[in-house]
Amino acid sequence: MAENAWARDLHKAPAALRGSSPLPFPLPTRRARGTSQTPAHRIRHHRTIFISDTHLGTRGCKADALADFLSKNNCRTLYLVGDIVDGWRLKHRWFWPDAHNRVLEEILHKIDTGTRVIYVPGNHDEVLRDYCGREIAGVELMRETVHETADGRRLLVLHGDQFDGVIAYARWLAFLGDWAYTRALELNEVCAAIRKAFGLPYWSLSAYLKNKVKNAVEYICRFENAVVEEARTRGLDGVVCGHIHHAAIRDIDGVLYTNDGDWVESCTALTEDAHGNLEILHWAPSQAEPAPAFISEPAEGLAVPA
Ligand SMILES: [Mn+2]
Repeated sequence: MAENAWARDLHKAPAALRGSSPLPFPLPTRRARGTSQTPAHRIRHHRTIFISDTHLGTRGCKADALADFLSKNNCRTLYLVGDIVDGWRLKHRWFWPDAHNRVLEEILHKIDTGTRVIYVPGNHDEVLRDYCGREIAGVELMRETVHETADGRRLLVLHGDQFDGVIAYARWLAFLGDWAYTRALELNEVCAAIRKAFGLPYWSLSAYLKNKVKNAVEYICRFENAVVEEARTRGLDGVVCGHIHHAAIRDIDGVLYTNDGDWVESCTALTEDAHGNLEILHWAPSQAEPAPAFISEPAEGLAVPA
């Protein structure tokens, strides 16, 4: 795997960060910070929390929000559903600010206080797939696993990049959404005027983008169907995945599809309560005072511009 080469570049990291960990990222000093700073009454308890696509090691990672979320939400089991550390990006440039360490500290603090942490690596942290079946620093590494909810449903937990081979679309466009499409329509007017002034034939930027967005929506549909089909084939009740950065809870022909979203754009987690109810939490740390900030809502499908 060519991507694994980044692990060999660890010597570029500051010596203090490297330590002797077999993990391709530094382990922080234990209990340096952590949830001890959060008053007990501000902590919300869940049976299970699923997060993925945090992309630690990249500028896009909303590490402050993530550390805040972890410090105010406890659970019996925490699933890290892949692309937690972005080895692809770290390979090119070492980027590890303090906030990213705080995230690791919060996770380690959870382990210290009795949370079971299961890490299912994704494609951006696929180097860790070589360690699946092992337990490192209290974190259980698994290629994939089955989670049983409190009400007895069995859910396949995997990152989801395994299904990229059969579905190749410009998925990043899916996340532009309606807002960008509206702006594109406006931009299209300007674009058309400029082209006309230069005597160029009309070319529709909005039509181009609309086609791309439709492709992206199609990509998401195909992805969801492929993942659900895998769960169905194995006789499971549903699936928990990440990868496409699009949180969702949806019943697809009798199989439950859930996606825990990401922490580079939407700051979402999938949670399970004591009764097995699943929901998507959108974490908004700016609203965290004085009460814990939760905006819970059922996942929605992406609006397709007509
Ligand atoms: Mn991924």
